[in-house]
Amino acid sequence: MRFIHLADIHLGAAPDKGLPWCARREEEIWETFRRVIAGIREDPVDFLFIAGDLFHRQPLLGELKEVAYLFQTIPDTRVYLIAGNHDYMRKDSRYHTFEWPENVIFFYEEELTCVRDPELDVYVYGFSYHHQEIPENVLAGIVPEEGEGLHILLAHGGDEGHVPFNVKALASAGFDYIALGHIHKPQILLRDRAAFSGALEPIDRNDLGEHGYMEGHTEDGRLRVRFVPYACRAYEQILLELDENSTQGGIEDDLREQIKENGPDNIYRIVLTGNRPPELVLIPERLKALGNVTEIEDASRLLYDIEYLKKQYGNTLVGDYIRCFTDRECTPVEEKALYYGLQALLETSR
Ligand SMILES: [Mn+2]
Repeated sequence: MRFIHLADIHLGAAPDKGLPWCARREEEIWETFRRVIAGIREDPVDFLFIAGDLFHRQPLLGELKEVAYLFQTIPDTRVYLIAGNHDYMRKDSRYHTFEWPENVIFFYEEELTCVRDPELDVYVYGFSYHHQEIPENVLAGIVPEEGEGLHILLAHGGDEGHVPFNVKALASAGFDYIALGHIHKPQILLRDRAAFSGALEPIDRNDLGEHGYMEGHTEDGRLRVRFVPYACRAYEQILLELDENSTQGGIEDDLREQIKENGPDNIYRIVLTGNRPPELVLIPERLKALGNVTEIEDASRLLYDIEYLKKQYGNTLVGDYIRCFTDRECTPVEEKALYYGLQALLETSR
């Protein structure tokens, strides 16, 4: 028995509104999903579990038809599907009346339902969101039904407003595998027993790192589950450490090198750290032009030439302030206070 566990595909999402690659990202999210289906067509699995948020919002009829068509192209795979909080079954949701191909099993109820697979001894449990939030842990106390075979639970949630379940308690209920959705970071919570597949493609700039799906198969009667990276790009963070010798040109070369090393297709958040010399006037636009950069955060500290400032500002407020610290040994906290205070004083006096 083999399966693929997906969640949080968020078809229809267009991340990074206003940035040049936004439209392309919307298409890539669809494309990666099509690629998963094409992979199954080449090498069929018994089950495709989709643990919620297949769509980013209420699905349009055309979108449902596209997805149904794709499912039709993998007739040897049974697709088990639940609605999450993003594509929840609102009263007027297309999900209520849409007719799926024969190999698709959609969980319509908000109450946990068990479906026994017609061909293998596998029991699949799931429920769909009818509301944007489910603040109660509706999974507390549930147990699998009697019956020889594998018992697999699909569930979407895991934070305060969305079924705040306890994974350990869930796992001890006796399910063989718990296919989770909602949290976008892929994570195996209990080895071979419970996992968030994570979003198939990262959906916003906070979805850092690798994305893909979980693949499961039985080996000598035991279930094995592993993460498969599959997304076409990742959001990453680049740290640029500044010091007294930093220049615009040097920083640009450093960034260019790091983007090349980490993959030019990836999307980056740049964080400036270390000590920034006051004479350095950084032009952030030039850094942004070197790759797919969403934002530049300046977490660097201004590096002042204390002796020079003390002389220059003599008996003014700034001079007095510096002397408060330099007349004796400074603790690290005092040193910080000196720099932060100077920054505040010098920037307001400018
Ligand atoms: Mn969700």
